[in-house]
Amino acid sequence: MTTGYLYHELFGWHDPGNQAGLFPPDPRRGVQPLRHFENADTKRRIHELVVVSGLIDELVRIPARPATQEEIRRVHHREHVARIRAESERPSGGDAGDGISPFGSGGFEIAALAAGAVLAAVEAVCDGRVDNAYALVRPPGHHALPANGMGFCLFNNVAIAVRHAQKVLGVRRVAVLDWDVHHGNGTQAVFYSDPDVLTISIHQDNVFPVDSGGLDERGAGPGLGYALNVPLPPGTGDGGYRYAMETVCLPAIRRFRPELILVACGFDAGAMDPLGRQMVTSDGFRELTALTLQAAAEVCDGRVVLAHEGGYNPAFVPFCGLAVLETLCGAKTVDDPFLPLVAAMAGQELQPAQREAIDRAAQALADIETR
Ligand code: 9RB
Ligand code: ZN
Repeated sequence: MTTGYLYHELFGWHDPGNQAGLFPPDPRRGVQPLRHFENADTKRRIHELVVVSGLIDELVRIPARPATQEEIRRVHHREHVARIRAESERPSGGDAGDGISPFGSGGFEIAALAAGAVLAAVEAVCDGRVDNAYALVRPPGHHALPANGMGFCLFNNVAIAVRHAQKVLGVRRVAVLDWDVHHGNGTQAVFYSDPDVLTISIHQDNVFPVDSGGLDERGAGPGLGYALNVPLPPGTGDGGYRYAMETVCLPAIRRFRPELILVACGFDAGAMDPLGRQMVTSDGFRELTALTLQAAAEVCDGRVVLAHEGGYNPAFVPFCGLAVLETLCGAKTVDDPFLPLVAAMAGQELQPAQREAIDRAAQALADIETR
């Protein structure tokens, strides 16, 4: 299997500032400066592990290019793009739209490059240069709405790539599978009324955004049935994620028969993440990837593009990223030193409450028309 890989050093230069995780420093409120949760560490360290492990030699390096404003505007309102651009010109930078997603001066160019990298990955997979691809981008995208950014996301990288595949590359039906621990609300919103784009989000129930990603969110109008949510209880591990894939995500993809699968690939469902309370191991991420490849082989010639989203433990995430990339290209390099520790955690296997939650989500499958 040939796997495209996209990373650019500029992704590490996106600057969310010295937030104490989420909150702006303010000594009067007792908030000491620190680093924003969405700093460069996890992403930069995935890339460096890919190089140091030698996996880079098994991958096809594809250059990123900036998305044009026209490409970004296929998803985002002109005013949003103009505002991000204008704030990016200021020496102090700006905010994506919710007050917790700051970016530094020049942030527009980096966000356009992140969106463009996912576009370039989709182009490479669709023209057959590679079988599948991973775009290790930053800033992330899955919370960004047409009119504003949120949750550390400026532009919706995956949604922009979907529209590009449809408008330019002759693809019609696309499935987006989002296994970031947070709800992929932005992507869902963009395609909510569109029966040609199936959005599936598997996330920890009601974490971020709050009151988003429930079972009742199923799409609207002609798109009814083509938004699928799998909210999972906290503490879900490899067994629960496998069951969710086998019971909901894969059957949905098989019914929908997309021509291309995009994965919003976050690692914040990982067992050591500060922003999630799930327990997925690097072997769990390996399996999510293998199952996705299996379904893709059945329905769309294996065409899968993964776009990086969240994941905030800088020590652990690189081994999860490596596991996904190894699975995509069929190579094996170094072992994950955390694996014995996190795989032994009690509750890695499917728990009754998880089964019930997943079985409830599976009831929505019937609304996806079999192609
Ligand atoms: C709320 C606040 C957040 C925002 C974003 C994330 C993670 C995003 C991610 C987690 C918590 C603040 C709702 C601050 O990784 N996506 O994939 N919390 N944001 N104040 N309030 C009221
Ligand atoms: Zn996330």
